[in-house]
Amino acid sequence: MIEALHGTARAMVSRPRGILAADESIGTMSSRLEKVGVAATADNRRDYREMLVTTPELHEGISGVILSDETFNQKLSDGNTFPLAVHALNILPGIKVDTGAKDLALSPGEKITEGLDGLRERLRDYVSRGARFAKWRAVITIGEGRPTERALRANAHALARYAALCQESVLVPIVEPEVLMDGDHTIERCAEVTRAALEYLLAELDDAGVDLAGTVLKPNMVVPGTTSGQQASPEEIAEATVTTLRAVLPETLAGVAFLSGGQSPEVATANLAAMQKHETPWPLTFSFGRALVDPALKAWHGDSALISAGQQALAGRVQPNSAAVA
Ligand code: 5MM
Repeated sequence: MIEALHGTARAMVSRPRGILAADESIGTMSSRLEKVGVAATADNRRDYREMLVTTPELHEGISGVILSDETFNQKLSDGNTFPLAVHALNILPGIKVDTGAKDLALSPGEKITEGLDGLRERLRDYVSRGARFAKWRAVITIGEGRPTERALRANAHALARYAALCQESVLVPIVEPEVLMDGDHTIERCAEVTRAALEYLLAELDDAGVDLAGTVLKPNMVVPGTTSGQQASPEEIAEATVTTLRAVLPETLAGVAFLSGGQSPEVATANLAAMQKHETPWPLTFSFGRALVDPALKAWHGDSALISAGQQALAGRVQPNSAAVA
């Protein structure tokens, strides 16, 4: 059981591959489809995800795909379910199991991610239908008086309870404590908050008995806030990010797979490439959503005659990220 967890975790972060985050909730996916003129129907969400996962040779740069509950239960046009189809394509199927970030009581402007009720049973069901790993995202905001210790502790505790339940079911947990880029904070403030969020998380994972060699961390890169006016080069971002990670993460962690957080595809790739110049005890790879799929969504925009164009656009983002971590 432990060996299976470790082997899956290692495979998820094995060079030159990263993870495709295609687990947008129904609400997020619907608004992204509508933005490119596609009706927000379950069939269109399915067609879009089918276009992504059937991209030729996707497995060369992608080790795993994170699916949402809706997609996990849908079938491709050949009749296979998404998890089984992804598995047949030599890619590990994963499942987002949180039920979203809700307002944290008595903490204006802060969020707590929900989804622990009934999670053990849901995980067992996902495993029986092919899931090999799971994902839970916590959202941390930077602002006046934020984040509070309450928000950091509550989100870290929920992530740790989720991760322990995953490992009990032999699913590798991706733990994602995302410090948002929104705000006018400096890169130094982002580093401070990212470090605090990771310290709370590592303490809670330890308390919960979570095995780090069977865990993948999905953090934000350390960057200036989007309205700060501060510019940082990929080298500065890589230096700040790796310094922060090294200060907190034990060497036993299976690996780090960054989120893109709203950075443009090219910037996210340049930052990821700059990280590789630093020596770290864990592989540093990608688990991007928007930075991988946005060009594909625009190229396809719901036209069945443009499936190949969408797939080429996805391959055009997977390739440089894969090259960056090779
Ligand atoms: C793909 O989007 C994921 C699900 O988001 P919602 O539940 O809010 O719809 C999201 O967790 C994503 O995996 C991470 O934010 C990383 O994606 P980006 O676009 O930041 O790389």
